[in-house]
Amino acid sequence: MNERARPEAVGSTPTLENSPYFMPFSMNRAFKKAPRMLARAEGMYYFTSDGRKLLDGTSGLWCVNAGHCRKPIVEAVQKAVATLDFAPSFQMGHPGAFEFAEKLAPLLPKGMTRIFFTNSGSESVDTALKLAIAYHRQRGEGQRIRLIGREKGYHGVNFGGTAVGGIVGNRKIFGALVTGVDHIRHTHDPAKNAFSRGMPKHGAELADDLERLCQLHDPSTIAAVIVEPVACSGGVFVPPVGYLQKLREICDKHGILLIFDEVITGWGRLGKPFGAEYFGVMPDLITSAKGITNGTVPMGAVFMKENLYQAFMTGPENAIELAHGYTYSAHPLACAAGLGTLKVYEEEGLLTRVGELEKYWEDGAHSLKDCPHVVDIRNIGLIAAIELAPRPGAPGTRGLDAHVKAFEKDAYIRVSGDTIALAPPLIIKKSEIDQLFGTVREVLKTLA
Ligand code: PXG
Ligand code: PLP
Repeated sequence: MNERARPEAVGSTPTLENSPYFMPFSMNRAFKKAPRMLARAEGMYYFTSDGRKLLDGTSGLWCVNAGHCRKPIVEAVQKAVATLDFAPSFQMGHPGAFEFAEKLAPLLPKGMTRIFFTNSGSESVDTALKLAIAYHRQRGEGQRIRLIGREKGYHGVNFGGTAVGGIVGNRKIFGALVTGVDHIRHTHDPAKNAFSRGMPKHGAELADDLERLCQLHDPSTIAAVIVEPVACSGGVFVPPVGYLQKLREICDKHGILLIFDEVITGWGRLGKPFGAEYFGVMPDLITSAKGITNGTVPMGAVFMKENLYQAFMTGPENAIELAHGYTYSAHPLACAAGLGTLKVYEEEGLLTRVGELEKYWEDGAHSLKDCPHVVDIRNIGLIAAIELAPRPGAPGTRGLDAHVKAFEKDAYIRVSGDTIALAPPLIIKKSEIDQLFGTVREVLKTLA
């Protein structure tokens, strides 16, 4: 038995292959044998430990919307860490939290007036689900306890988000999750909608599946429906024309709250500050994270309409209104990073810049239609998915090979199964869009 294979040797020798680091959502053993390490980042690029420069095709993990290591953000965080390292979030405050909320509020979709800070998208989702149930109870509708998600949806990895999520591989080994959860059908219909540009034409009627669940469970037992306006992690599924409007109508008819999980679709990804505005459909709550601090310091938030907030402001003033919150809610470094991020977004017009780029991006994505293995291309805003046919009996391996080959050819891209998902920083130049799709083309040409 070699040294590294002995369990007691774990952590005792400083080789990567037996590193104690248990990597999230990763192929730990394969990665530790052939690591892909990033050492530094700037603007549109990552730099590897061995000095190669990689074009960032997916904004890190869909979060670095303003590009990497932007000076106003870096400086704001540097200043904050040397001034107020931590401030208790319960029953105490610090000016940065109030200032950040104040500056965020005018950027939110009309009617969204209150902000609850968390530290991630997963925490935002669980916060929003708890708020929905508690809101109904505050109003005397404590029987509304069910939560409805959607097949193929991703809502993070905490218990509530895993339960309403609809990616089977993320759920199956985690037991019963949360009771009272059901799912509407997903909207992916390649037979009718393959190679759609922007929103697919077919499938608005799939929203009627919510009505079916209302009839099954009785609508008076349902607290909220949560969907991503564009389901990104699961493989980039763009909502069919009219679909989100229909969901809103059914929720309104039955007094059900609609939650948009905008962890990815927010912060300019679709050419508007939030997807709700892009699609012209207003939810009751929005979950956010990632781009809120440009990925620099972990942070998330739940945005809500005034009536939600007011439902909790009813008891005596010397009582805690909501028994929920995190040690690190509105952390001083996150608020500083958020303020720096908003400055960059505003000064460079990034929250609306995608409007100018969308057509060029779409044409670039669809130019890959004739490449080997491509079975579908989907796009919206500055997001594109190139779906590859799976290898018989080995789904996901072609996608993984594409990821590794792209890394070798100096581009960082994400894959979800056999679907390549591209969503670069919003500062990307047209020449870099050409470079990104050019690299993907080269990868596809050489892929088995
Ligand atoms: N909701 C949505 C819609 C998300 O996309 C989360 C919640 C969870 O956020 P946190 O911050 O807890 O990870 C997400 C996160 C990928 C990928 O490549 C996507 C996410 C995270 C990591 C990778 O598809 N989405
Ligand atoms: N577990 C224990 C034992 C704790 O004391 C706390 C917070 O005080 C938590 C979990 C929750 O941690 P956080 O507030 O960082 O989410």
